Amino acid sequence: MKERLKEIIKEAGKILHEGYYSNKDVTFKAKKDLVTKYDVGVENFLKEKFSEEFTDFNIIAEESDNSNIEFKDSIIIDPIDGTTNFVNGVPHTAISVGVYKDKKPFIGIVYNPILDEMYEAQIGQGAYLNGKQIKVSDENDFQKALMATGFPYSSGTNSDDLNDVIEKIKTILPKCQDIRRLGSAAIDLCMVARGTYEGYYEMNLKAWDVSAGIIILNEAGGKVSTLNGSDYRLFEDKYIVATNGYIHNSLLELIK
Ligand code: LIP
Repeated sequence: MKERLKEIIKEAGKILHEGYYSNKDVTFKAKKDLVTKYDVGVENFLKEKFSEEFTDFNIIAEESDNSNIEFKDSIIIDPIDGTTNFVNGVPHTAISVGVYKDKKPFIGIVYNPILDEMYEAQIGQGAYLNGKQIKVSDENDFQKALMATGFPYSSGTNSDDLNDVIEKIKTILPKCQDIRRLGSAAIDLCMVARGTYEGYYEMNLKAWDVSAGIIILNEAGGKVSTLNGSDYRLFEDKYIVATNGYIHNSLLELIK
């Protein structure tokens, strides 16, 4: 299944790639939350192919806004993760596809067609970037850890969420090497998986932002939890904390 998924996702990547270099009609789903005809185009392409070929799975997808359908044997699609990057010409933008069987992780694929970077993982088989196996970093000194985070769309309207973002940065920044904000949760998780970042955290993400990245990171030897250290549950938990494993407790201590 993974090989066929990759072929289809590569094909869909051409739509994203073309859109990245074209004029985009941008509309706003909410104050900071953008959508373009390319998000819809990539999603429709993937949904059509997946529903023809993988009939045992239902499809949960960002732009279809159908996260109320049963999560069980599901393919979870984010057609363009990092839409703000896509719209503004920042090359960190990706198609994210996570496959779950009976709610359990099975296959994760994150494809950035601008940089032509294909991250993939199947449970028990390791994680790969463009065919080469990737592993998390072995840095265990928090002071040397490069961290990443994201700013939830809700920080534009909800002052509690904005304060939470600021407080966590105030706490972490003096204690780590630095903090990045790349603008795609799917890629952020892969950046931890490939050993570039030691850790990443963010609130209010949706299942499609992280469904694939979680599988890739776990297969690269990383750790994913919620703020209190328990397993992160798609569709349920507010906070995701994802690290190389070595700095996990140090990060949780600082932000919980
Ligand atoms: C976005 C993320 C981004 C995060 C935003 C949003 P979208 O997804 O991946 O990193 O900070 O809150 O969820 O809307 O581009 O698919």
